Amino acid sequence: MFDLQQYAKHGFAAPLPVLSEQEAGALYERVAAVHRDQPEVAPAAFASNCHLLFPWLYDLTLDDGILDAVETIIGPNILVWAAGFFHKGPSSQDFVSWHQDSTYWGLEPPEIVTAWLALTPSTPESGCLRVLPGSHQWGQIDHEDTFVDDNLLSRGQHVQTAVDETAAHDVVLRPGEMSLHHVRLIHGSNPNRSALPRIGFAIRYIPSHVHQSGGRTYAVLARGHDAFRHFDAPRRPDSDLSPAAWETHQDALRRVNAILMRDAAQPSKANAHQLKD
Ligand SMILES: O=C(O)CCC(=O)C(=O)O
Repeated sequence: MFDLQQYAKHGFAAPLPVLSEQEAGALYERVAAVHRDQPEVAPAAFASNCHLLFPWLYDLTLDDGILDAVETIIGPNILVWAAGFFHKGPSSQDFVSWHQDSTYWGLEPPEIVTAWLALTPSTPESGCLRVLPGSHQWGQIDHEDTFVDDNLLSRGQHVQTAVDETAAHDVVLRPGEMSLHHVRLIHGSNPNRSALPRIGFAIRYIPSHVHQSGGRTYAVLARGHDAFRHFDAPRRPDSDLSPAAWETHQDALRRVNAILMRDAAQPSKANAHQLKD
C-alpha cells in the first residue's frame, strides 16, 4: 500500500485509504453543521489549529491508519505540530500558489510530513492538490509574498523559481483517502470549478527531535515518547468550542503567528484558511 521508496523519490505518496466514504461523509456533516449553525465562527474555528477546538478533530490527528503511514517516514516518536482545513466552496476562486511549506515554519531539520485527508472529492475540476514530483530535493527556495486576496496562504507566498506546469501531478483523492507530502515539496492548487465544496484536513507531523526556532509553540504527542521536550503540550479540548479550548487555541495561534509572520510586510491575511509557511 504505502511505498517509502516512491515517497523518498517523489516527495509525496497518494492515494492512501484512511477512512471509509461513510466516515468521511460523517466528518463532512459535522463540519457543515458548524458552518450552518455558527457561520460567524466557522471560518476562524476551522482554520489553523482547529484540532485544539474540537475533540473529534484532535482524535482524528491521532488516527492509527494515518500514524502508521507517517511512522514509516519519520519514525516512532511523532508529534502533531498543526492541523487545519483547506476549504474551497463550490465554484470558488480560492487557490493556493506554488510554495514549499518549510519557508516560514521555523522547524529544523526538514523532516516534517503533511497528511492531507479528503472529506469531499478532490479532483482537477474541484482544485485538488498539485505537486511537482522530486522538488523536495531542490533545497529551500526563496519565496515572494503577494497577499493576493483569493490565495489561501497567510502571506500569499509563491516560490521564486520557474514552475513547469506540465510536470505537475494532480493528487486525485476520494473522500476518506489521504496524500502525504514532504515539507520541501513544491505544491499548490487551482480554483474549484465544481459544484461541490473541496475540503481537505491537513495535519503536520514532526518527529520529536525536530526543533522550533523563533519561539516556543505547541505540539501534541501522537505516538511514542518525546525525549526532547522542544514543544509545550496543549490540552485536548473538553468539548466543541468550549471557553477553555478557545483559550488554548488563541494562545497557540499567537505563538505560531509570531513566527510565521515575522518580517512580513503586512499582517496575516484575514481570509487565510490555514497559517502556512
Ligand atoms: O489544499 C490545498 O489546496 C493546498 C494544501 C497545502 O498547501 C498544504 O497542505 O500544505
